[in-house]
Amino acid sequence: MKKTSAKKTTAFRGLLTSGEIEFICEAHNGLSAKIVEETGFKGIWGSGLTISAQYGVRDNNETSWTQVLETLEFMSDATSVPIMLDGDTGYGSFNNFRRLIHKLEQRGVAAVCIEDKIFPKTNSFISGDTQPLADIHEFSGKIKAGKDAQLDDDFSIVARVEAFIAGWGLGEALRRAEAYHAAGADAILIHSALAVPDEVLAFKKEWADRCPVVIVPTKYYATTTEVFEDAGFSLVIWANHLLRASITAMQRTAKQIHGERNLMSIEDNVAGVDEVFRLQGAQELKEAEKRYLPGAEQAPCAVILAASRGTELGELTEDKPKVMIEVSGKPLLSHIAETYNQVGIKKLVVVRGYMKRAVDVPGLDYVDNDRHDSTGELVSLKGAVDHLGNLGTDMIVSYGDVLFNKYILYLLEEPGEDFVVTVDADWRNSRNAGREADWAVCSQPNSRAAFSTDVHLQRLGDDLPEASIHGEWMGFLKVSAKGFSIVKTALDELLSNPEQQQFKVPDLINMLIENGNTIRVIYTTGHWLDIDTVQDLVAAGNFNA
Ligand code: SPV
Ligand code: MG
Repeated sequence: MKKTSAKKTTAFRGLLTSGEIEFICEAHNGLSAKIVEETGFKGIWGSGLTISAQYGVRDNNETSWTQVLETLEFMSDATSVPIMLDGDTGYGSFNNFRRLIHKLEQRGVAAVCIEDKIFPKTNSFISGDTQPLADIHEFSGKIKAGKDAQLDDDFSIVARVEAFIAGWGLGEALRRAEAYHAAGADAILIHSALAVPDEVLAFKKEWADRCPVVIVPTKYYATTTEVFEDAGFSLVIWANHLLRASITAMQRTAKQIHGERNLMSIEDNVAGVDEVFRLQGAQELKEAEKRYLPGAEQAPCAVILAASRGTELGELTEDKPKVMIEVSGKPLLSHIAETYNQVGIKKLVVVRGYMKRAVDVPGLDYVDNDRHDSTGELVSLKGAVDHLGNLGTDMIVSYGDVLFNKYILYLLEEPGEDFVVTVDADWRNSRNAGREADWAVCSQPNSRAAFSTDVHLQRLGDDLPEASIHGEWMGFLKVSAKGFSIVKTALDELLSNPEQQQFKVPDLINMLIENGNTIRVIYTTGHWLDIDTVQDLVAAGNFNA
């Protein structure tokens, strides 16, 4: 998955020959391999014990070698550090081993370790001293065949000497190591089941530096690393500890859930699902979808500003904000959400403030403006924008007290510009009725000509001279993915001034215009209803979204 510059085989060879002690850690699937890499290990041990254990079978070649390969492929795809496979006895004769080498190279595995025992092998810690060893010549031939088969010169074959495990002495261990080294092994793994490092230290003393020596201190775990370092070992394998750690964690968690029959004490002690998604690389897919999946990029989201009380409605908003007042049997917010849903806009972020606990329509994202008493719409909008993070889609900003027909959303979606607003050309009725509104001055009035040219907004305001007005802003602002970052910067700038905490969306729009951004105007008439008064609420009952 990741692109790396150095070849994994070369990187592994570097670990064997760095002249310093190096460490690799066990993994048994893609997830644990990824954890090993991101912890900082420079390599991974594809342990036979733990790969078979995670399948729930014994370390006796009960998994087929192709099943092991498949697991390795996931591990290799998930990581960029080299993997050395614990290849047991090579899964058969020299001929099977040759084929294994090809397959490992094809899957990006950097090295394999084979042990001088008989197929099907048994784990070295299960009655090791009763286990027969391979014929020294047959095993040397296997190593030779493997070295001849590898296509990449840097692929490593490590020969594992099981003489101590099988109850033989130092002489047999050295005799075997010598033969395997002569056959072309790149390193010797000297294994021991003692609780002290005496055997491996004795071996290393005699072996000196004929080739790199690898150890697996599972049983002599109490030895300090300085001892291995002083002895000159090249590579230490922590061979099975992630699997063992997961067994402990799984047993404890399963027992707790089973006993308590609820999840209350579990949640804080297990990785969150977000951590699972992160390890799986969910973010990369999200970004790729934006690049390659047209539909994914186009699905906009909407922000619904609903933090204020709506004092004009008196006692109706004593225990809930305006957005939760019921019209035709359901809250305004539900009507608004349904209209968005009708055009496929599912991601709706509602900014709550006044009586926030009363705002609880299910299925929506909520952001709270807890300073709603002393701040205005832009502080709320900033909360929503921060919540959305790096949005790669269009965003529509609207109000919790404006009902509208889905037609408005189609109008907003149509132009490709970074900023689009809808303006009601039939503004005189509102004006004559003495309503408070945000009036719009545009590059030209609504007319046949305006239909075929792009009209732009020049200013919004609630106190503009009548002669300059071309329409009433309906409370909608569509922002493109590019416009989103412009809005972010503008919000930061506006709100950095303590005097501007009460600013509203029209203040933002005016600032965008002043900064040279073009705000496209789409003229329409009707199809929306601003709910300010009890009469508006009555009208809302007849509003057909
Ligand atoms: C493994 O991890 O499968 C090994 C090392 O072979 S050991 O289990 O210590 O033999
Ligand atoms: Mg093994």
